[in-house]
Amino acid sequence: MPVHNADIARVFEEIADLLDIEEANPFRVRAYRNAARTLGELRLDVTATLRERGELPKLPGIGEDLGNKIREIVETGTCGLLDRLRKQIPPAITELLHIPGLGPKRVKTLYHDLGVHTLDQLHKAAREGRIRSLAGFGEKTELGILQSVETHLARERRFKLALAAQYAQSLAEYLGAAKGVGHAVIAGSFRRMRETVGDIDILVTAAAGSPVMERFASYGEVKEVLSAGPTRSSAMLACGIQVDVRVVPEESFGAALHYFTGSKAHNIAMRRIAQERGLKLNEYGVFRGAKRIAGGTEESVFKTLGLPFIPPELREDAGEIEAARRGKLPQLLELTDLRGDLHAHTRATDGRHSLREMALAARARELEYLAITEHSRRETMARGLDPRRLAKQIDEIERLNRELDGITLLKGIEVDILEDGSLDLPDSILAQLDLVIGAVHSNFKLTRQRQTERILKALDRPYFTVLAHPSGRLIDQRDPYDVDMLGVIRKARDRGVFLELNAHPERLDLTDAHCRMAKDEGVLVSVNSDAHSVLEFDNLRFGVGQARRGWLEKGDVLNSRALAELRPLLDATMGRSSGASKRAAKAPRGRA
Ligand code: DGT
Ligand code: CA
Ligand code: CA
Repeated sequence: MPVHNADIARVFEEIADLLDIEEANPFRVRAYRNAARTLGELRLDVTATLRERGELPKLPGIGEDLGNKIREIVETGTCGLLDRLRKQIPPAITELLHIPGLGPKRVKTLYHDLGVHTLDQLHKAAREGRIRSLAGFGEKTELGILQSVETHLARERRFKLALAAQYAQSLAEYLGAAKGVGHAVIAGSFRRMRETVGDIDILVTAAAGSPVMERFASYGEVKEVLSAGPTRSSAMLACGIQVDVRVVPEESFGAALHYFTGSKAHNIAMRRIAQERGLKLNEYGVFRGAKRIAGGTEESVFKTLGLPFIPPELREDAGEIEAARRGKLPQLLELTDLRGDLHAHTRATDGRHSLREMALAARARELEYLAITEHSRRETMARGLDPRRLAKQIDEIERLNRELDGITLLKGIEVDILEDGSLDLPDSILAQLDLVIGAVHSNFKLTRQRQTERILKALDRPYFTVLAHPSGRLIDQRDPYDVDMLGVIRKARDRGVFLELNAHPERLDLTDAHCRMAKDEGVLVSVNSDAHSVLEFDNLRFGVGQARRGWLEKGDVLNSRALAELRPLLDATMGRSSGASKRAAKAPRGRA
């Protein structure tokens, strides 16, 4: 059975959770979490590397002990430490950690005092009012838990795109190697680059379906075949993701790809257009009467309906068909359009690589500039910078810039926006930087009015360039804070500052809808990796996917500018006048 990076990461996450509940040394817990994160983001296949070279690749934060554990997992499929921990604590308990408001300490109390270790038991205990009397809880906490559990139980299980990618791509390749296969491609919400997917859909072309489906059923990762037939099969993978495979003949490839890419709403709208033209559209082709007139390629399907090709990311029945009809489809952003990255961390705070390593990695990706934006002092867990350490980093950046060719480091900070809307470092320090990224990292629960006022006030500070991860949500973990996003976007426009689209797979923040809103209001978006290691520049591709879902074009994106064009835009946000800034800024649209 092939062990994917994500499988190893899952083992490490679970170990970290269980150690956390056991109140083990926090540094030890963190080491496992960091290793899980590294593995989760790694492009390189650890199992394959180990097989080929006989040794593990050198990975940041993974020393001998963790290295040996990885080896053990690859070789045996399990880990002795995890097995031991699971004997001490029921493993289902880690699910409780995902309930907002429940940390390891409370989970431990629930387990020891009430014997609660599953979500159902937690639900029951909360309903029966047995939680309020526990030490460290109370009636209000109990009510909060009850509500969280109910939302959690009602939520459909979805998987983050980056996680699904690890399984989908290798499975598609595996099916592609079956006998007689033409295409084997991923369709569904994955191809539309939705931030989460409900399942993975794979479309295969072959004259005969059975050999493909037999190969699918024998895939090492398949835990259970849910249904099997020569043209359609479904199976559950060991990691809990369901996969649907469809086989069609080659001449139906385009029509089937269009159909299984969806969305359903887009398909229905397309079918209506076909009907208006006296045609029939289904997954086998476009038909006039019994005669197939198109379907080999997606382009042929669109063309027969009088439309240009609509990129998958736009297919949500959100105006794309109308835009296509009028020849007004956006020329969507491409990964190669990004000229730099305006949000990254180093080992000086909670990153894992040095300034130099980050600079070289950005250069290797042909980025022209990289802004170093460490946390500010308020973020004590991340060892945020105070003025003295920031001054030292500024010196180091200037030294590296003199030394390195082909990459320019920009001096930045990811400064905390405090509860009253002030920033966590004095203006005299911020003034020395090339750009200031402001971020909310605390007080998520303010009322809508106070949260909005707080952020608007921050955008009014004299040194402020980009609002980082503007909604604060973590996908499936933390809801966005309550804020008037349109108000924030309009303030950004009036102030000439920018919004981030944070590309980290857990954030993807701005959302697609807010990207569109920013575009309509004429506010440029910065697609940033928020890289904490050299590996995390890979995440930019998910940010670009989200930007495309938000209809963003190259011109809508701040960091698609070459450095010479970017400088005046940054300078204008830092109170430095520059003749070029007015010309380079984009005229607002949508409002007078
Ligand atoms: P997901 O899996 O929830 O993230 O979303 P999708 O879009 O991947 O949905 P899924 O897996 O249920 O189906 C894949 C595609 O198949 C979907 O995007 C459009 C097409 N499809 C599925 N059911 C229907 C249907 O009842 N009518 C039409 N027109 N298309 C459908
Ligand atoms: Ca799907
Ligand atoms: Ca499906």
